[in-house]
Amino acid sequence: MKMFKKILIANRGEIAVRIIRACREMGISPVAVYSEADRAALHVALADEAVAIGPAPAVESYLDMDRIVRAVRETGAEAVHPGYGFLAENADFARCLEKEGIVFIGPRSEALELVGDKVRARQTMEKAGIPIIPGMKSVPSDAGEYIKAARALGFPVIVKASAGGGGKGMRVVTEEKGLGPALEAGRREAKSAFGDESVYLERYIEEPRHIEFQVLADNSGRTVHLFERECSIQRRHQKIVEETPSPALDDALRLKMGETAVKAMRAAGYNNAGTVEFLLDKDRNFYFLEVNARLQVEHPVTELVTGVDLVRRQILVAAGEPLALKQGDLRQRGHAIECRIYAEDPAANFLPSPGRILFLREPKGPGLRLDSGIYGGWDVPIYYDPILAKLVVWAENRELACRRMAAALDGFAVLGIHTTIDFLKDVIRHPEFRAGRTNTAFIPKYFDGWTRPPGEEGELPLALAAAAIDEMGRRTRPKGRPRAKEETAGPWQTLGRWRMGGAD
Ligand code: MV4
Repeated sequence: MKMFKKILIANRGEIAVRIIRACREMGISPVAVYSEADRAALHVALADEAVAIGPAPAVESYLDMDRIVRAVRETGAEAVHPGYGFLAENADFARCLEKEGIVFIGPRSEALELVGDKVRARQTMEKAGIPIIPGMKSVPSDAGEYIKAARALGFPVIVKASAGGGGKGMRVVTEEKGLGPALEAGRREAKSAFGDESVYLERYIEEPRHIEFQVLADNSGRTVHLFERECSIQRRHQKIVEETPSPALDDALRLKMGETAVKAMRAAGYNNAGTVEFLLDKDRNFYFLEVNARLQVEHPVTELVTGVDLVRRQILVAAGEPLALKQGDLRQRGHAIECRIYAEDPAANFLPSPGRILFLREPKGPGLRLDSGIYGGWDVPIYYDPILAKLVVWAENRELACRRMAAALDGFAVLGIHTTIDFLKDVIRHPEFRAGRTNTAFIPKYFDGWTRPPGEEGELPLALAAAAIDEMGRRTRPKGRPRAKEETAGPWQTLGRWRMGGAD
């Protein structure tokens, strides 16, 4: 099989950096694309070539298929890695590349289309004998069908968008008189988010765990799973902490869910890397929820525990290589946890917090991995998903991994903007989290209205900044970009310019 010489990465930030690294290790030349807001971004500095693709708003750059195809042509790249978000699950984009003879590093467009339609995916899974959440099997043409279905299912029910995912268009309905308004609201939201107002009903599962299985499949149907990720720690459908193995599974349930995940992907004709999401209810029943047809943000925990480089495998199977992994050889070793570091203020309803990173101290040590898209002195733009970095730890068991994560978060300082670091410290130290009692209600239940512990605003980062002051001059700076004033000045010179959290 001929391996690609050049891959264009149609993404930005930490995931673009992650993919660039995989390309380098494989002897493939990585090509970056960037918007006007990302000229000085880390992924641009790390790639071999970088192509400007337009103005800051994503619709005019990272979401613009024509501009990306033009950049592929211009640079002679043979394949495109879409990362996650942006065009990653866009069947039109995959089809467009297929037509142009460019390899899309992801599933074929037909599989993308199938799993992107939730109602079609449910039908496919039911036919394949996979447990789906009780609910409607199609979008009804007659409005009276909804009330009939809701009565048959029993309240509470949940309204879901057929084109949906990520919680958009979802409404929980606890009694009959709420159904009409919920359907209307769900339709309106689905229409504006997906351009498709189709909604359907499912029985509502209360306080489920969200457990997903990583799957890899080659172009000839060889399919394996790489076990689960527990993703129940979420806020408004944004995951915050992920881990593997899940504290909720034993070997028997894991085996059954893993086999079901493989069966689901085979039924969908799926190739490349993907994830099968399940809900696990209080009685430990599991139900197929949806397929995420992309590399996921939380893929590193799987990599640390299985030893498999998922991005490398994606590239290999996209190049037509047979999958060289056998299910029976795959094992989970130890425990991994990921914390997502966002440029958001958790004390102010997670408001985005763009701006200049005046000081950055990243934790290091045994068992730590930091997938980061930032550097000290960089201006975090306001235009995109505010993820800055993912802190991932591996340790022999869950308790040791929690301790390692807590210590690593304590060693992480970002000054100049608000981040989720302090919030994550409290999540990791929470007794319910420590006990592994996590479900999707965890954050709303224990962390609603969270504020920074009084008196602690910024003391720790200040101390760390002082301790690391000699590192200030040694930070990396993208090639060809002049050194900004703030990069040579220590934190004490810039002290007057930042406001500590809570004081503003
Ligand atoms: C559900 C559910 C309970 N019952 N479906 C949220 C995102 C979307 N992909 C599916 N979601 C849910 N579907 C039924 N029938 C609860 C959720 C849900 C959820 C799911 C996974 C992770 C976090 C969540 C938070 C709230 C609700």
